Amino acid sequence: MTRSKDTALIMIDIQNDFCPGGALAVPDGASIIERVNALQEEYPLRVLTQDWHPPDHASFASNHASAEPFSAIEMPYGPQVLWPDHCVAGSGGAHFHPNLNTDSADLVIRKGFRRTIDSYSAFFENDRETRTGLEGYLRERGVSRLVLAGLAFDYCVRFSAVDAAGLGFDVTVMEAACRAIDLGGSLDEARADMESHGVRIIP
Ligand code: VGL
Ligand code: ZN
Repeated sequence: MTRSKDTALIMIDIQNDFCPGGALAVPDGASIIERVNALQEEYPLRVLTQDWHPPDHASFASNHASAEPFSAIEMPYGPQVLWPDHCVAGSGGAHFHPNLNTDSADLVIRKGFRRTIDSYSAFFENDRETRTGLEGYLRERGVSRLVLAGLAFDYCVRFSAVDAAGLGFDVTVMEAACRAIDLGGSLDEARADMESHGVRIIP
């Protein structure tokens, strides 16, 4: 494993609501945590991301009349999946999983806190314009390579990886340290999208 000075480990959304028992549980989600904790020893800079929504967030099916979770709607910025309420700011479901080592993180970046815009990517919200600030932080820290792990492989990991590659970072996704939601073919689509954008996927 490269212990490169200019590499950052980005740990995506390893929160209670994405783990078994959570509101938007990713199958087998908690099983990655041991591996993610071990990966932290390999990289000098570590970033945690945290999905962090207000209760009236527009990505929640419950905030749309007669909408079912996992259906899709058209938002001003394009299609948006409607999710069960999850990762409500400050709630237990939004907290990091208790087994995740959070003590060694350099930065925690929160996303999805604007009521009208969802944010899968750790760099750009779903309007593809609003920035989270992560790029600026990484550039100021002299980072050029990223290693990604976390939840969910086919949503937040995918969009973060593709955006990072588009911003010019060298991007590797550790698939064994990720788990997927796999909604309507999203897993295969994610793999193809990442590969076509030059993201390296390590099985
Ligand atoms: C995520 C759906 C909604 C993720 C976040 O972390 O992959 N997916 N919010
Ligand atoms: Zn979310």
